[in-house]
Amino acid sequence: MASSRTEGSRKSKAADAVANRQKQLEAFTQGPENLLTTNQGVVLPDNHNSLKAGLRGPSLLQDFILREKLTHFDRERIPERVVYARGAAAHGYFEVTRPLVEYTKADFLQEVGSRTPVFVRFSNLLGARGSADTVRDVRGFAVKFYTREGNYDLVGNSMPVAFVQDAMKFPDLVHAMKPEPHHEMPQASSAHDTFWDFMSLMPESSHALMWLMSDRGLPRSYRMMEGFGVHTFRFINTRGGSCFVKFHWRPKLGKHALAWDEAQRIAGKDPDFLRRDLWDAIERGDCPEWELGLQIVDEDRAGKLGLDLLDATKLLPEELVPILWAGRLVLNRNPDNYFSETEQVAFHPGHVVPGIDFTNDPLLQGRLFSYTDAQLARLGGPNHHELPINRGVCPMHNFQRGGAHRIGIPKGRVSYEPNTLASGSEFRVDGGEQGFQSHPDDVESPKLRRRSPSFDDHFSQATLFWNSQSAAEREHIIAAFQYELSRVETPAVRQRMVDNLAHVDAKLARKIAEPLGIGPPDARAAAGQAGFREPRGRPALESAPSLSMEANGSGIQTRRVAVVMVPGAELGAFKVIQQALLDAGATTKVVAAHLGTVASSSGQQVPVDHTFLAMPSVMFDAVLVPGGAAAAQALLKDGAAVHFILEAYKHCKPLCLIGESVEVLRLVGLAQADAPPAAGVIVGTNEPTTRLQMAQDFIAAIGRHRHWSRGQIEQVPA
Ligand code: HDE
Repeated sequence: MASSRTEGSRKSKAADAVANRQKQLEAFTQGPENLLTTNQGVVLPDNHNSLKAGLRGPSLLQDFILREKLTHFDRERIPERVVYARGAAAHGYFEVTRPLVEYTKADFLQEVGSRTPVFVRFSNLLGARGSADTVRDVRGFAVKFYTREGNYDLVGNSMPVAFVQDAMKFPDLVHAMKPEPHHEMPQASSAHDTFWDFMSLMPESSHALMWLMSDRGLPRSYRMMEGFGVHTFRFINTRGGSCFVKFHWRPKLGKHALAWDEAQRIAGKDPDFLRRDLWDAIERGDCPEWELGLQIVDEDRAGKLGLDLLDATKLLPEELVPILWAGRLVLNRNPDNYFSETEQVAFHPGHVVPGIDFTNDPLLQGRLFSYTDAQLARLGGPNHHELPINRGVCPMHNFQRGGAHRIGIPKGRVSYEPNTLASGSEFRVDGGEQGFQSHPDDVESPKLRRRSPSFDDHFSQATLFWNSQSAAEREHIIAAFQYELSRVETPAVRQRMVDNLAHVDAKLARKIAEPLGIGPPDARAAAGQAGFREPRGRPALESAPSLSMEANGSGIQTRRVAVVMVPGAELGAFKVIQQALLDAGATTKVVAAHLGTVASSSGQQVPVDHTFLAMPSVMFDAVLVPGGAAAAQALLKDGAAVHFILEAYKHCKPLCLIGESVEVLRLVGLAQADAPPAAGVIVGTNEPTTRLQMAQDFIAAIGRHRHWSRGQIEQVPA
């Protein structure tokens, strides 16, 4: 009884923390009003006409209402983030499922069930604020925890490794990757000369490059994307004991990617694809969820892993150090205002709480400087911590004063320390046991502008990644390199890049080089280049299955299934399969040539959700086509419907073709009457006896996400 009371009070305390944060934000929200006023609260007489001298005369300078409206409008934009400019965010909470008392004293990680409010922003590293969501890119995964001990920001990525080892090279990387400075092209794409010129001279980038060229660069959804803290951090426990930690976010819906051709098409059809997907899921109540995982390494073991934990271009394979799952992140509320929240949120890897500390990773060290600096430039002053989205939930007090846009009103005459005037007795803070204690690392050493030799191994993990991919994933990597390098105008850059890749895998480099009009890859030539250090070290593992995304089954919750509806469709089997899909958590949408209704074989009017034109196949995860002889005839005559189905086939999506509708594949020679259907294609008759089996097979096929090994996709006209 007592324990259930404790449990109950713990749950209500956890819920309170999240509700209180929401209340704190609500104090700043404004609803729509019927009355318009100036910023000073003076009611507007008219919001259509400026003040003029006479009906057709010039406008008057004294029109303070017009002046205020225009000056505010002229200043509506702030500089976009120099990287990770395009983003989408949501509110939610983090809940502890496995307390971490033995590793860290961080208050928010101590108790099972304790909940901490969070704000999470996903973003594209490369693209500008107005670019498209689905371009090939690294995604940001930044989490702000509003803890009782202050805000903690875990500012991570969708890939576990960085492109460069030292902060000194980050501006060069970003300059090379962004549109070229003379003509600002190309937007949101790494497929251009400056990026590959830089990459070919930076062997340390090889590992991250492999991730970027893989399916990881094309997430199907933020909700189906992993997150990583990238750097190694430190945990400190109450006894002052320290261990190293690497952070992971694992999505509950599994990790999944788009097809490259599909991603490019979506960028045109719906540039907001990923942010819309996140927004819609939360609005529907399908709250996205991730597990927090930790790889904990004690200091003694750190030196024996065969890699340097301070090198952010390396990951720690979970096959070497297993992941401890410790909490869940749930996003359940969309922001009220994009600018006030998503744009003004200010993350910083240096926002830590007692129990979490940094390591000497030279990339992380640079970040510790850069984020405050970036926020000062972006948000226009030193008081951005007072913006509602950035405010902590615990009391905040110090003697920093003034600055642009100060919101708080500090009382009293004292703004210094030590003092006796504030409370009457002496108040001073110097070196106590309280508060944030930096880990007392020993740093006695000469000043050196050099890199540790333990950072010299640039290829073994790129090879590990390559070795760990499935056959289809490898094909995707080769195709991505070929595409990007074929956009590079300078043959010497293409050559240098494939020479470099020969250090990752000779066959990979050879394959990539084939259509590029250059010579065969020459690893020895690469080794002679500027910036190139000889590869060192051997991977501790030959391959790590956890690095592959294929066959990452995770159910079909929230998957979008298109129902291609043409006149005369027989609805018997279709209805059974549709119900089974809905029961398993998917959604179905009827797509047809026009809105309104389509008549079935029995004359039933089937309501249409979308047209082929407005909602092409790339907006769906799978396609279901009802059968019927008349319907099949109608289908084959409807180019848009045929294209819809064949495009889904080309993108390796699960298809369920009932009865005669399979004819659509035969049109282009994709299905032979006597041969088994291709991977992920479910065919069957309209007979009642086979309906349930078809439904089960289709659900299993959707659960596998994509059938990348499906043959003959190149036969499908683009
Ligand atoms: Fe960032 N990074 N970064 N970064 N970063 C920024 O901060 C920077 C790095 C990451 O949703 C900027 O407010 C430097 C690695 C994310 O608001 C800026 C270096 C990783 C976000 C900045 C790095 C990241 C940022 C841009 C090398 C993966 C978006 C404006 C030393 C772990 C956060 C701003 C959001 C944003 C600098 C390297 C992740 C300029 C100098 C490695 C997810 O301060």
